[in-house]
Amino acid sequence: MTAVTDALRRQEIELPSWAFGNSGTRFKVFSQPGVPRSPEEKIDDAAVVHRLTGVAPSVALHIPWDKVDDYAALSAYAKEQGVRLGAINTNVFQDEDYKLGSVTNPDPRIRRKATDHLLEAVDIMDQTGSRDLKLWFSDGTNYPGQDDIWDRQDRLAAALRETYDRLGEHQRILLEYKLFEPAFYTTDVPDWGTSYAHCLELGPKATVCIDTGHHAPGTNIEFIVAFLLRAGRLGAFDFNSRFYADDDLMVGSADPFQLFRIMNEIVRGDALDPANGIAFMLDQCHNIEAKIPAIIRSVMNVQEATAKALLVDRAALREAQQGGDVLAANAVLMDAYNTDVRPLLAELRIEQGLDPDPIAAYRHSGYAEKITAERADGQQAGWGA
Ligand code: AOS
Ligand code: ZN
Ligand code: ZN
Repeated sequence: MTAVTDALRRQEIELPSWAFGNSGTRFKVFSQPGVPRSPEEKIDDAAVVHRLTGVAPSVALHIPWDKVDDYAALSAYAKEQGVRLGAINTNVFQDEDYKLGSVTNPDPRIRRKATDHLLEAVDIMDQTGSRDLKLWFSDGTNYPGQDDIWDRQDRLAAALRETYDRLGEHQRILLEYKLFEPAFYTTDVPDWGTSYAHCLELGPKATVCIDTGHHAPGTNIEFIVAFLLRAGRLGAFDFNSRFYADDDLMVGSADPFQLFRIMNEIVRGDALDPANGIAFMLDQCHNIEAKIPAIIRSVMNVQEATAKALLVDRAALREAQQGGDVLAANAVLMDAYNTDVRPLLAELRIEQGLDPDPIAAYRHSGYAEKITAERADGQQAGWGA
């Protein structure tokens, strides 16, 4: 059991700055009281989540949503609050110029502008000390014949190469894929295979980011996890839940069993420890629920799935698998999944000097009332207007 609790103690989950801002759908962005007005206030909120859960020590930034004059100062500010700055997310999807694409745009001027933004993000990483550059491209086409699929791949490869060559020794590219949206006919990085192929071409510092909401219904995500881990090219997760498309709901809310199956492959691949380089990030928006407790809930959902994955009796599983005992092998996994790990996690929190119930602790902390009183006109997360 100490191996399980030790692993849980070392677990790290990265929070997205944008999850703390107002968000919505194309139909309506709802405002909530007390949402952050600046990158510093997003960091303040993330630090509260870390203080209550003990496992969320870093915050991902999104540029330009989190643009500041002095990133080294922002990094120092984060440190003072007890957290650090994590992945730098780029934004080449919110500009009139990008209507026909960013790095894959047929116009070389627009491709230059988009690639320059990616390079600027690496400059920011130099100042924040961030390891990861997260790239998600909204690029694609809406109609057959609209643009040449082959040429767009060449343009993408050229921009990635230039960005890759700008990386420092300890910096990485996380290349995220997404089946569709906003493009509805072709997407230039639609799936893990496309991302993986570009990463292979680029070199060892390019890895795939799996956003759990970016697949066709029914896709076996844990297979992708196993494949990429085995190939040494899994870099990160953007965790969230989906029922229909890219819903960005709380991770583990739609399908906790899927989250368990994903974490089971992580444990199988010995990839949970932060030293092994996989970034476990959330990429969510909380449109109708209170944001900070929803993020705490999400962190706890990941912890619960992880604890269950750690409880899988690996020796018994291996024995059943090698003996061809299908039912016994399945039973080993289901026994772990059906274990109530909440008492174990509550115990662990008490050992760490935390409240065993982080959501109740948040409600009693008075923080929600404090930010509601202090912050007028909180910011929109950045999209969805
Ligand atoms: C978009 O669908 C992706 O999930 C990206 O990770 C994006 O940068 C993030 O969701 C913020 O909009
Ligand atoms: Zn994402
Ligand atoms: Zn997404």
